[in-house]
Amino acid sequence: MSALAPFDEADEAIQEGSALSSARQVRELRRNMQRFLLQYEFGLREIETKLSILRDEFHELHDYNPIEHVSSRVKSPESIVEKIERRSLARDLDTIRASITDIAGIRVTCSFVSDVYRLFDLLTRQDDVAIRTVKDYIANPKPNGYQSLHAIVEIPVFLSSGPVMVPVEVQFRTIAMDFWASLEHKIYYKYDKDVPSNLTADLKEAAAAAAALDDRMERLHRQVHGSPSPPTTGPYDA
Ligand code: 0O2
Repeated sequence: MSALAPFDEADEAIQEGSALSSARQVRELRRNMQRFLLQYEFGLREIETKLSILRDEFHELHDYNPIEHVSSRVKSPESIVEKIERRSLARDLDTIRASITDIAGIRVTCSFVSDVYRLFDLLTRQDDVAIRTVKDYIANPKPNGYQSLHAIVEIPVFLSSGPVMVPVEVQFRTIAMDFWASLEHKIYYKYDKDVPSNLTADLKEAAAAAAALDDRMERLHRQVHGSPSPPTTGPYDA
């Protein structure tokens, strides 16, 4: 078992009913969790820096910005615990590290679908970025209409104790896909994951309309700026 098994240790301490020991264990749990999550924070910073370099260089060379918006988050401890329970995983940090790959997450919102694949390509062909998995929900939308390109990448982070490989989930999508996903997310939680069928059908139609808008905007953009050289990947076929 991992030397860092804070959840179980804290549980045991609390069950033993030793207030002093339990307080110490909880402090220890918090410290271990903070250190654990810090690695993911560093992983995010590495990928964010790469994205901002790509954006600035692209702007300088082509006088055009393929990235509209970047947001990032480290999953909260509560949300990690919820996922552990949902998947019935062991509650130690080694299991969490191996099984939960979206603790560090970045969302890259692009203007056009071609920019989504271009950025994915430019990021993942860098020598220190390893692709772990890719899910192309643009080429193959989810049944509810959800579209985005998801990649779990690994990036080395150099700590004082040596390098660690940190997984980061990068979601690439267009503005229209982002608009749809944020509304769908709100509806999903408003109805506590049990969305009425008329809304489900409307959402699916809205997703198709968003895809048609993306297509149309890209064609308009090309009429004005010409066709960009094609990215080396995309749609992604694993
Ligand atoms: P948050 O707070 O955004 O992180 P899993 O990660 O195991 O739960 P799966 O299917 O293996 O799920 O991963 P997948 O398909 O790559 O999707 C993970 C993330 O993509 C979700 O994270 C959402 O951010 C987004 N996503 C996937 N499907 C949908 C969808 O149908 N609607 C919307 N709005 N977003 C979606 P989390 O963990 O749900 O939340």
